[in-house]
Amino acid sequence: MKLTLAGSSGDRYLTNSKLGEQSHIPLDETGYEFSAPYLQLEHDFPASTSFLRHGWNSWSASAWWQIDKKPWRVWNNLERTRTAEDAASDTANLHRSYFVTALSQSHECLLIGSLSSHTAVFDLVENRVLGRSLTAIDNINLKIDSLDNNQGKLEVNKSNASVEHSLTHFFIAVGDENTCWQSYIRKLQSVHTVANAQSRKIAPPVWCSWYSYFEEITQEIIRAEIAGAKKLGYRAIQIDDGWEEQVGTWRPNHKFSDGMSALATDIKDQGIMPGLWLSPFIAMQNSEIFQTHPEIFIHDSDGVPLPVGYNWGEAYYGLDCTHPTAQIWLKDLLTTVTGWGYQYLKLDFLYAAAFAGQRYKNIPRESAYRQGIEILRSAAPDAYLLGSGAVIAPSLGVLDGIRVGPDTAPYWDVQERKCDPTAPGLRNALRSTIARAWLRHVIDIDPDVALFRTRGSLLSPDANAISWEAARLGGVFSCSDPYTWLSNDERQAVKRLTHCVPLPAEQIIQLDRYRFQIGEDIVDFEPWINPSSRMSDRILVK
Ligand code: 9PG
Repeated sequence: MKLTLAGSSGDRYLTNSKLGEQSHIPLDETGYEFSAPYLQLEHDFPASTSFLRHGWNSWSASAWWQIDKKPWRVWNNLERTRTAEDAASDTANLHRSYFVTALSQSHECLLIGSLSSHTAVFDLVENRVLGRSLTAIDNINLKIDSLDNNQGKLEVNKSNASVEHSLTHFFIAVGDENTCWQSYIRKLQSVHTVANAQSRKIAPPVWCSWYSYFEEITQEIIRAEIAGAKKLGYRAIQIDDGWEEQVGTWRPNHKFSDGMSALATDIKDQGIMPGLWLSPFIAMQNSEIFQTHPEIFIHDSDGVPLPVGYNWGEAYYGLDCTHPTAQIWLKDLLTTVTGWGYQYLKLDFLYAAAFAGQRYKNIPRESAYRQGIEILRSAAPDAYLLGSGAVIAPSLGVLDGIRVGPDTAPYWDVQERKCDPTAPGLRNALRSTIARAWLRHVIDIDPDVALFRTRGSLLSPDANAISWEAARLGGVFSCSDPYTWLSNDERQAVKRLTHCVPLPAEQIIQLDRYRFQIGEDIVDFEPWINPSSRMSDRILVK
């Protein structure tokens, strides 16, 4: 649909250039919705307009940005692009936003979003916004070859322009920024939360092993944290990466020789929910599943599996969730880990199932992703499912919570990585979280762990405190600080949080772009996101 935004502020309407005068559609903050294969909207916002760049997956760069700056995305780091952006549709040449965008200038906002269960892609080109499904972009634009160090070939199958994603359910609103978002949220709620209304879980405050012990965890370390976690009021202990034999071989390694059931029982015996990290949609080359069933991984046109990212020092591969063998394997995996007693699952690197490539069934890649997460959901109906590295739009209505930013760290920022807004650090995590705070009313959002410790940290006490506010805002409160690392005051601060979270979503009220009422408190994130004072107070790593 080709539309033009006309009229002046307060009296706006859309015209369809093809249909002329007959198609005057009055437009305001309550919004207008329609289904179409594409949208081209001509607008009159100036080049200095600020706009929301919303990224594809949990880690993707997301922020309010300026049209007259270079696109907000991972810059010049192809390995990271593969994981943190959508490598197939990533472009340096224009401002590209996924799922939703908004332009805002002089108290008037134009919000253009999608209500579909697949990602819509919005390009800002001069005075136009172009919107279409990711599937439509795939069919015209595949440049993965140039990204692929392993020379994997990928061909675009024109017949992939499947009926399934040929229409996108668009939403457009114009007017006061906050009111436009509220209308969009209400529409998203009506479309997406109905699907999981019955199974909606409450996120337990969780101690997570990653941001203190990383992969050096052992069963002894986890056991030693149980008593402290109980004292501090945590309701779950989530064992992160480091327990498994290999990514893809989801059996305990030698550091967990008592087995995962025994450890879960010890946690449960203290009245705490056992939680576990796993990445069901990826596998390393030496993993058992990749060695025995290479055919169930996303591949090129010659059947050669495609690397979908690099971590742990090597490439990893993405599961083809349309393959019957992969589907059985996924179901068995979730049945096994819940059978061990784990009911809080951090499901990581999920984007891999939506990576561009050939699959057993020729369906849009986000439909394959959706099938995958639906299998996880039905195999673990009672578990709290937290998606990380998850594709945002197709996860709504299926997962319970979703990571909305890159990894945090016990420092504010690292100067040499300023061209990578997805690099670990509190600044990057906070910026994405705040840009996506509106999602809180559709799904629990995880800003990544809050930090309380001063031991082993380069964060100031006020930077720690702003991470607590992000946790109260998002609804998923996790923390990795070991009990013994904390001072008495820090322990009290943890306790205050474990006792008040999660706040019901109704108690989170967005007042403007960076200011929120969180419970009884008014919290302004703007001084952190757009500081007017010296940065050297915060950038402690250079
Ligand atoms: C365990 C970790 C933690 C962490 C997750 C995830 O873009 N990247 O290359 C990228 C790599 C690792 C990563 C995130 C992004 O960390 O977010 O909380 O669970 O895995 O390995």
